[in-house]
Amino acid sequence: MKPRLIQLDRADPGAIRDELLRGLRDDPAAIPPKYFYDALGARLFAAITELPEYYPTRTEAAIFARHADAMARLLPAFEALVDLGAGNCEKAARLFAPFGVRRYVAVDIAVDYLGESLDILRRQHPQLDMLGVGLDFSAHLALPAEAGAGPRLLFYPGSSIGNFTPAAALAFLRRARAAAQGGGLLIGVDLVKPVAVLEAAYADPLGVTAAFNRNVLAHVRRVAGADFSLADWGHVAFYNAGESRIEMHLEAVRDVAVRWPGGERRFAAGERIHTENSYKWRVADFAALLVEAGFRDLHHWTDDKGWFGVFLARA
Ligand code: AVI
Repeated sequence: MKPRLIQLDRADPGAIRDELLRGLRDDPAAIPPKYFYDALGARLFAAITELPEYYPTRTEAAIFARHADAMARLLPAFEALVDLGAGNCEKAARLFAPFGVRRYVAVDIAVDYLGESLDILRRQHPQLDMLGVGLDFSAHLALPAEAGAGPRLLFYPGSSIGNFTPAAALAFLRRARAAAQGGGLLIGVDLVKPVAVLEAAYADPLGVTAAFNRNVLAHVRRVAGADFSLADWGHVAFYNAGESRIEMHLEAVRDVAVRWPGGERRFAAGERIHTENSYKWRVADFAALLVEAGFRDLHHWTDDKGWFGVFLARA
């Protein structure tokens, strides 16, 4: 039997163009980081996770490998594991056995890509009830009735919460608590650490992160008709200690005019487009955020260096 697939939010091309052009006209100009993930961007991100400098993915995986059984003993009762930003579903699949998962709900922005991942999973876990949901969960978390009425364990790994401002993270966690229907949340969070380690993770010598950053312009060119030339833009990434975040920008290497149907913007050499924030949390501050969002019975695990944290909380 094929896994069921439901697409809830079909992005409207006009709204996407408006959002992007608004960001390009802003001062300073900005492009929302969700536009990194076109087909090539998703592959470049997968390559980033393999880089020696990009510690989050492997550090988080090691925490799960080491502590999954301890986590399983502390889990609230749940009927479905809801994987937010499921992608290839690999991270969640490693938890199926230790957590005794019976229903798996994979959520990502587009259901097309999920279909392939779930087909592969179905062969490995034929007993599992599976559902794929296409949903822009950064905007809302209203899951379809097919996801089930009972308590859910929401799974949000990879420190994607770090791409939200603290205020947006709080709003997201409140929505997650409601969506858990009395179950819980298991979430991966990147932690504050030495600046050199942080900056190397976002400015690797191979230039994969630079390619990932610049590729957003190719995506914007396609969907908003803005005539970016990628060679005009350099990758900039640095740690902003006051805001506790890595910032990524694209910097004009010369004076540049970017034109789109009905408008244009001139950038002076050195002017930047802000493309991403990646917040780094302290354990106590993230625990306080979870409590503020209404979660309780918190547990957390970190690696030996304290670089990454996995939090479990009851909704
Ligand atoms: C998806 N997100 C958690 C990544 C991060 O580390 O903020 C995206 C990324 N940007 C550059 N490298 C990785």
